[in-house]
Amino acid sequence: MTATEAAASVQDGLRERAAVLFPGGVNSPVRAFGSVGRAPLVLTGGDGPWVRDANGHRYLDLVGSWGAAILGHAHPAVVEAVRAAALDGFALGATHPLEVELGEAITAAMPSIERLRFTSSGTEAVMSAVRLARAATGRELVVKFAGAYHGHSDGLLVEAGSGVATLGIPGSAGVPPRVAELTVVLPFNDPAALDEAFERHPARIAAVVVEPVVANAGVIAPAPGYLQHLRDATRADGALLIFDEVITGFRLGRGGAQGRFGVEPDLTTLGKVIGGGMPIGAYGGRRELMELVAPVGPVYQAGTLSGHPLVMAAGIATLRELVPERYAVLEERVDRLAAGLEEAATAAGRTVAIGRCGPLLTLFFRESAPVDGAAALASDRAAFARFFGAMLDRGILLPPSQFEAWFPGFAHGDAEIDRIVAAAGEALAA
Ligand code: HOZ
Repeated sequence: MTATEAAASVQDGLRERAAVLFPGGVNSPVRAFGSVGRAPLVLTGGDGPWVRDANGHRYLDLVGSWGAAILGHAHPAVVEAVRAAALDGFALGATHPLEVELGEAITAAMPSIERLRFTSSGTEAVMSAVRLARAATGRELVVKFAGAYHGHSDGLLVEAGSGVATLGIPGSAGVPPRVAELTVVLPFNDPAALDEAFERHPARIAAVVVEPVVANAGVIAPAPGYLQHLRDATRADGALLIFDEVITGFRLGRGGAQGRFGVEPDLTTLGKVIGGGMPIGAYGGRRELMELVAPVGPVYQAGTLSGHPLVMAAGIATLRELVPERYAVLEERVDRLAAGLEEAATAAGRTVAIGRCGPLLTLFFRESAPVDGAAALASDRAAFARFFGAMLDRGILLPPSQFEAWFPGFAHGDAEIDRIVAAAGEALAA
């Protein structure tokens, strides 16, 4: 066996062991690489914009911990903050000063959040926000949009994006029809469809839950005025507006999508960036709504590890780095990336379109950027799979699905952007 073959067998061996332990060899379906026809990567570490696999190969990473790693991997300030917090013990099961500090940083950046509660994942955050909305309004129906993904709680998996769209399934087995019937699914960016839903179900919709920029069907930007329409229509009916900012929060700027578009939701859910790569979620909103949550109010929600000090430390250290000037630099770099991808596609004679909002983008294999989930689903997935493989072979790790956002972050400098564009040029021409 040559040294290269021996090294290759490290990753293969781990994959084989993982395959007999975990469904599909993974602990979250999006990691399985099934739709792009590759074996799942086993990653052992990362630094800055790079990750490395178990065979020691390095890849420029655009998965970015699925949106959490805005600073890149193993940022020294975050590592140091976690190390320092760990010396004081891990979860103490009581309120901790670091929870207060991260909570204050979030409420300062997002004025619509007067009170919040930390959870351990985005799924929990959205599930809890929906429960709160039902309690606050005394209504049962929830509106979501086709192709949006809000975590894997029962009612929100209907026509979901992310892994559900990647697997090509309409939702999840195991969700009772009576639960799914409480979810009204509408096309994104279609104000008339929303108005019609309110007409069809007057005073029955508890909440409209929306990714203000859809990032789980690939990236789909809201049409001008659409988010304001959601705000006006929910208010007119007495329903709540929930912005799921698990991906957009602190990614589109410190104020998230609500700051960028100037539309204030009733409730906001967060995750990913606010934990600096650690397991986190949060939901929050106006004081009178959040005071319905136990122990003050009757809406029960709890978590043994919520507000974990190591997670809070990573989040605080991350948020300290997120200054407006750096967001501006990131957007300029993503402008260059988008322009470079378009030029590369033109040179190669390929039909592609870029879904984009600020630093979030997806290269779609279709003629125009999609405006809703159905349009995203109509992309040429086989072409994406070939492109994904050609990029991986050139050392660029994209999210392994047409229906995910790319996450360039602060660690991707000009050199890395050039490298991605050059690889895309070759991959599209291949
Ligand atoms: N929101 C992420 C995917 N779009 C979640 C990652 C996962 O499902 O593992």
